[in-house]
Amino acid sequence: MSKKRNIALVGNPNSGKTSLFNALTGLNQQVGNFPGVTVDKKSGSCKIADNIDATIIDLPGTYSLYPKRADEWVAYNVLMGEDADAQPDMIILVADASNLKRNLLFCSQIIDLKIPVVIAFTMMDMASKIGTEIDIAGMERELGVPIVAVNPRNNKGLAALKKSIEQLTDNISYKSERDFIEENIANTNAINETKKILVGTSTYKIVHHLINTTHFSFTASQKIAIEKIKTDNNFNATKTQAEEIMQRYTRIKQIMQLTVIEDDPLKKSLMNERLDNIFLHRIGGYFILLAVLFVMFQSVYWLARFPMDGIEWTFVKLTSWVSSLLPAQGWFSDLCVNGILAGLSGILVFIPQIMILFGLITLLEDTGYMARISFLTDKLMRKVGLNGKSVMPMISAYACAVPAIMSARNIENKKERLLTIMITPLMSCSARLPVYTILIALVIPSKLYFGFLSLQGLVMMLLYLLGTVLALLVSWIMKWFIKSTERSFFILELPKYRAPRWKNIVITMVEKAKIFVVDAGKVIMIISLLLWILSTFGPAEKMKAVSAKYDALIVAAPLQKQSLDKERKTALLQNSFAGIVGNFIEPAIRPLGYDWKISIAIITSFAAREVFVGTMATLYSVGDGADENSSTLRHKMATALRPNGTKVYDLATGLSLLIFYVIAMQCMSTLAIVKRETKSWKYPIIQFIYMTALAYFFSFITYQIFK
Ligand SMILES: Nc1nc2c(ncn2[C@@H]2O[C@H](COP(=O)(O)OP(=O)(O)OP(=O)(O)O)[C@@H](O)[C@H]2O)c(=O)[nH]1
Ligand SMILES: [Mg+2]
Repeated sequence: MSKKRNIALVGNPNSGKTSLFNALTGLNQQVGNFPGVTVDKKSGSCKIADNIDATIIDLPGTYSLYPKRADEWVAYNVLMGEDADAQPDMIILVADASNLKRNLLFCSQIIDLKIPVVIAFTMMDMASKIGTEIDIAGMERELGVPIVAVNPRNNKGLAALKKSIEQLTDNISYKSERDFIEENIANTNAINETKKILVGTSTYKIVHHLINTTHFSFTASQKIAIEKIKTDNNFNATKTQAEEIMQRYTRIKQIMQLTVIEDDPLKKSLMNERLDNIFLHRIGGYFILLAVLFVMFQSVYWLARFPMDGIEWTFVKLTSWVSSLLPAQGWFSDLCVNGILAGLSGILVFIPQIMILFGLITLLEDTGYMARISFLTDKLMRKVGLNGKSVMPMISAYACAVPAIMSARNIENKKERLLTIMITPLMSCSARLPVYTILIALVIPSKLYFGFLSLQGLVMMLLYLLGTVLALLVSWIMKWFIKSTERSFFILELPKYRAPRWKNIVITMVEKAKIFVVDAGKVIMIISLLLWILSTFGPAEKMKAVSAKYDALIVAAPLQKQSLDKERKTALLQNSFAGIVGNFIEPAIRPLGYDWKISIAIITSFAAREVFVGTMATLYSVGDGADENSSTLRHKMATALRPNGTKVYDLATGLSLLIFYVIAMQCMSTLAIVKRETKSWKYPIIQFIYMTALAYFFSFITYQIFK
């Protein structure tokens, strides 16, 4: 019979838990050189030995067992056995060996909880670089728990770790004997009395029951009894906590003297300091930051050019090949070519840009530079009511707002976290990229300045900048409306600079592309197909009448058959269900310069922005003659005319539409995640209204100016 075990990975932020999780489970959870990358629990399975299967649970990092941030509470609940979905039988405690003192503090707390534990020392390579030598066997004796050195970046030590887990599994009742803290850390009487209520609980866990009483799921009578013990014995939570930390550090110091040889601290991480002197320089630091962001956006633009052209070309060829196979007329050919193929090419063509963007953001995070951006911008952020830590969510929102909003859990102050959540969707996410790209290509001339600076790339950057500046402005205004008495502070451990892991970056790029194609693709396909139906069919009588009218016209003037056929298609589209809906809404958005096709696109992209492209592809394919199947969507949009003969996509409409997509809240998933993170419908609703209103206002102004 094989045994089943639940193993939780815990440890300080940025100590390598997720790296180890990935190495053990073969999964690809996000890893980054930034404290607070993981903000929720994730599980995967791993074979420990022939007869032992384990479920491994990756958790957000915590500095100590005194949680302050939302993500720290996630780990706390699991460790305290308060999380019904994650009940670990044992713990792998991941500790950064190059940062021993602080990591050992947390280790000692976990050991005192008396859950079976194996310690995994990561970053041994970094430790030896700064001249730290650890006597692991000696440390094992002192701590009373098994320790294994691992390097999840190259899978070193995994076998030994599994062996250790196996031994612990055979002897699950194993517990280290000596506590790090003395019984006297709190009122001894209070502890003993509580132990009588919660029989079999470790002393240290009792301390937590006393400190966070309201947080635990006690029965009503237990709660009353514990509260009574606290008042009877004058229990003081703050004093207990301070005493605990002191006792622990005293023991840790002794242990380290016995088992660790540290190099002269002055020599420590000289390289790191040198780099920080450059990157965090009072003036130069900001120039470097601007340059980094500039290069990032420019590269998204021109690096992606070539693969995108390639994909577009392939689809043009594919479409004409498929149409040559299918019968020339009939709804099935139309559905294949204009519904499915058009929708598919609309999705796939953006893969290069999305991969490059995610890759570059991962690179920023992996090297440790992202944390420096937080540091550099803290002052500015504070002025508008945010925090240096808001930068990481904001920059990752350039890729996607959903994980970005979750990563705001890393922010301690409630008001700052809420503000960050409220403004994050204003940052231009990768779903806007397709819309930007296609509209820019339509209305901005492709000019190069100085031989390399593309005008289109510059406009793209301005759009990103507009979103960012608006985000800051909105936060500055909103901060007056959200009340808070909490003090704000900025504590972010600056991680050491590290060479990026290229494999990690490539994996992230591929994963994100996959998610984009599958998740977004599903929505795009469904909506494209639905739209195809709505724009092909209409009220039967009406459609018949239109067809009959053109039949008669063709009989009267057979020479003009071709142009009449084209006119018929347009008329049919106008009278289809989609046409009816579009024409109905058009008056509301005409002041922004949009026609009825665009109004349909705006409605469908309230589900998700990237649907815009699919919608356009469908509407323009359906409206066009079959002979134009082989041209690209961009071409079709460029040649689209209004009833009065002017171009639909002129500069004014193009810009107005771009601005609309920069600002409007068009993403169901984001609203859902905001509801989840703020635990209320109030904030997503406010967000939806303010963003849509702002979008309408700015697009209106833009159109009126450029008209
Ligand atoms: N040099 C070195 N780097 C490592 C080692 N283990 C992990 N890393 C790197 O450390 C960084 C942090 O790794 P993560 O796995 O994201 O850390 P985490 O503990 O999950 O962090 P949070 O989720 O933020 O709490 C990444 O850049 C890893 O590549 C190691 O043994 N040696
Ligand atoms: Mg992690």
